[in-house]
Amino acid sequence: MGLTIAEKIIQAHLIEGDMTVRGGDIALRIDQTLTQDATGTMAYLELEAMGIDRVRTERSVAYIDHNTLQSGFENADDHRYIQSVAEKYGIYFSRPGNGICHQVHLERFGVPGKTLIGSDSHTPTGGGIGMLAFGAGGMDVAVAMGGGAYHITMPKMIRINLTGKLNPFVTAKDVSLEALRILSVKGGVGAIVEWGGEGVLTLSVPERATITNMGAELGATTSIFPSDEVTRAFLAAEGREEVYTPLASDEDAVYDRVIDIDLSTLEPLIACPHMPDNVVKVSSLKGTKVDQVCIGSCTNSSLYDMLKVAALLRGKTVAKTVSLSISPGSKQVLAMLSECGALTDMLSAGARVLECACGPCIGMGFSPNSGGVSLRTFNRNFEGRSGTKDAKVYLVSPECAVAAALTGEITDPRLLGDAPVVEMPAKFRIDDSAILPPAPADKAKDVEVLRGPNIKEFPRCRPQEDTLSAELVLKVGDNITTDHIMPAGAKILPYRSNIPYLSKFCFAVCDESFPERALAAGDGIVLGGSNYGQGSSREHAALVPLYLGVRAVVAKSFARIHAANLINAGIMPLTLTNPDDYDKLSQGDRLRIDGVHAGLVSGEMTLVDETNGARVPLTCRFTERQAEMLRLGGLLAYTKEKGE
Ligand code: MIC
Ligand code: SF4
Repeated sequence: MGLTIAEKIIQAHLIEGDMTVRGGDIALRIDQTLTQDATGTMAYLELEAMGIDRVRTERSVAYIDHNTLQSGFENADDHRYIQSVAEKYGIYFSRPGNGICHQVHLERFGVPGKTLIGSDSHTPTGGGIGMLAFGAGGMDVAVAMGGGAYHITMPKMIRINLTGKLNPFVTAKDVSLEALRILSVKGGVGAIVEWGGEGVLTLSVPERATITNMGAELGATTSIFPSDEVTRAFLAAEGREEVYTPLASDEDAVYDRVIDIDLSTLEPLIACPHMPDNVVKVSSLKGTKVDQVCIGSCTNSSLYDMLKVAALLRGKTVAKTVSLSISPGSKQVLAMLSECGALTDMLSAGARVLECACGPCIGMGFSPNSGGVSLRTFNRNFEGRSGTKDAKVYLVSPECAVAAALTGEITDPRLLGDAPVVEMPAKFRIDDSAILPPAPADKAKDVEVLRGPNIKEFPRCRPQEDTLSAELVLKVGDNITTDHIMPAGAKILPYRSNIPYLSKFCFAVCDESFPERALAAGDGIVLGGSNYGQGSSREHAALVPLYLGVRAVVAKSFARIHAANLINAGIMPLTLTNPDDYDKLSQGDRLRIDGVHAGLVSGEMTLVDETNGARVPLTCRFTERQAEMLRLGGLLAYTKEKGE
């Protein structure tokens, strides 16, 4: 039987498990890791706690790209901490200003056929050059840096077959939005999305990377493209042709589901507030007034995207009612824009050019006006994420963003006239001066780790007792994102290494009284709907509830990375066997689960609602390793005990 691309890479990296059993536990050898600063401080504290001297991966890179707004000492201190840990432990350090982790990793470090895990949910961007790249919690990344395996459930395989060619003003972003329209934000859960078909050849690496990046919004384990001549040309332009290897699926590879998309039939699409799968045609919203337009983020900040934007802005002026920001994805992109004059076109049109960083995407500045309409080329439009709770954020292609910036309203970009024809250079401008190599191994012991007062101890979980008696401290609905559980943004992000402070904002979007109530209740259980914990990889969405006493989350279903983070933190993710039982449980009820230890192994538990007498069956299919981890109190306790 033939293999898919992902199966070929899994086969070459399999340490444990049977990859022919989809849904079974597999352990993979990890070649590369990446961290960003908002999740990195915690990941490196965990690495230090593991007592390892040097990383054991082929390449590990620490990026500073999220917390670059230094409005106090906190972020700068954290940058210094990460820089010093990186130097000591053998990790490359990408300085603030060098760019967004996924864009820079694709440019400078990604290698087709290798495995990568990153403490950021958009790590699958690397799938654009045929890497098998996963978003993961910081603890999993720390374990991988220490040479440990990465455990996942062997995913199903979804193939998206592309035919035809995109029409002018229809873009890779529209392909992602079409996939979201078809599959929804839950449609990729438990699956790897593999893109194939002759239409793939018409897509450049930056376009492919836009698409694999937004596979995260499908909830997919990861997404991947073949590695072909287009990949080779991209790597050659980066001066790294020697890392190229071709990769394709076998003719007789078996997929669980095949979806066909004819690129030539697509139209410009737009995701409406507040979910990336709330997709309609741009033309259907024609005339909606727009207050703000933001171009950039790890989804759409490549040189290719930026050159198109500059060409469309050339000689024109942004509407006076619109504020336009542009954040190029990397120093390489910005420098090339500057050299060819495209930057001047942007500035002359009235754009506010921001630093090469995540910026507005994570609410780091540029929050919209109250009730404002913001069109963004980003990947997430969750409620409140922009920093303005009542803002309405729409997700669009760079072309559609420019059309709105120029006209002041949602406009079909096809009305802009001729589509820009962008020539990509055969060689990119290579300057790695902002990537600092680590100290040589024999000098590492002399490097002092610089710890500022913002770095606090992370909470340690206690083992799960055999009986859990707890209050239902919060009941929430479907599609709760990690941005609901642990909001980000300029005011809170600087405290990512200060869990006690961060805890004051836990679930603030849903219920501001939650932290106080949870602390007062002692042990707590949170009840969620389906796809609980979708979105980011931030393990803070597990560590903060842990600090507030949450011992279990009961939900209709869970998002993959968040479920893994809960287990790593020693919190049990338990699924309602009958989703309708959700209605039997009310906030404030006293709950009890007996026989937790046996249940962790058997996969079944019963939750008793002591307030109303209801008995609710729970399904908890954990692997042996996960069950043991939960019993012992999380991944760190497990790693210590097993010496893994
Ligand atoms: C995001 O886009 O939500 C983030 C911010 O990049 C997160 C990581 C974090 O919360 O630090 C992600 O995607 O994992
Ligand atoms: Fe940064 Fe936004 Fe990408 Fe997250 S989604 S890594 S915040 S640019």
